[in-house]
Amino acid sequence: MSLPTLYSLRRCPYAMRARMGLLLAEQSVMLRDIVTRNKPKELLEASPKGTVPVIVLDNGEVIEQSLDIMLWALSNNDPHNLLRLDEPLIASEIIELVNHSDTHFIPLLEQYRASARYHNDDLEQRRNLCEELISDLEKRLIKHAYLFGEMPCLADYALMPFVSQFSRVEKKWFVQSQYSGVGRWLKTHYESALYTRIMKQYPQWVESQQEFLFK
Ligand SMILES: N[C@@H](CCC(=O)N[C@@H](CS)C(=O)NCC(=O)O)C(=O)O
Repeated sequence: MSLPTLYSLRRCPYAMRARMGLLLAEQSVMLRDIVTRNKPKELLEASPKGTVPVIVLDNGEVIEQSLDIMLWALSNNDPHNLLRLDEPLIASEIIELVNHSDTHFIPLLEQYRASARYHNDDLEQRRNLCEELISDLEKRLIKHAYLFGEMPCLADYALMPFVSQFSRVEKKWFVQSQYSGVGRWLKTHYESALYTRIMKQYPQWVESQQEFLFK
């Protein structure tokens, strides 16, 4: 049985969370690093929508959403109890927070980032809209180390790359903001061995035809 193939992009927040989910589930994959301006035909054949991350399983099945990749891997093996399946109420709150972030926060974050990129006048207004979620996270993170208690769960990893993007739009503003809990939580992620592993650089598959064991 061959390992699943993961099409990945180093700095893509969706691909980052998928890689974290895979490592935390101890699911080995063969990683093919891509760049969006030169997508390999094998990726487009497997998933014509052309976004990453995408996983192609041994049986040909394709999983083409980052959250689905995390959930697939963790449903097979969840040694750190990231899904909290033994606490159904918490488990559903975790999924609810991730879904809320995906459907509400991420589009607002994209607008905020665009506003900064193009030096628009509505930067502060767009930042304020993002802060709805950030202040909710702060309330959680001043009470405990992670979003749902003293141990990380799916939401910590699923949200982290996007919250990290938020913190980098106006770095100085963020450092001076009231979000010290979020700042500390991000720092814990950045300093983790897991983060170092997911951010490792690989040669691009399309050029080298080299794929790498990611485990
Ligand atoms: N909903 C998708 C979104 C993935 C996504 O948008 N990835 C970006 C990179 S961060 C991408 O591949 N964009 C394609 C492009 O720019 O052509 C997921 O959760 O996996």
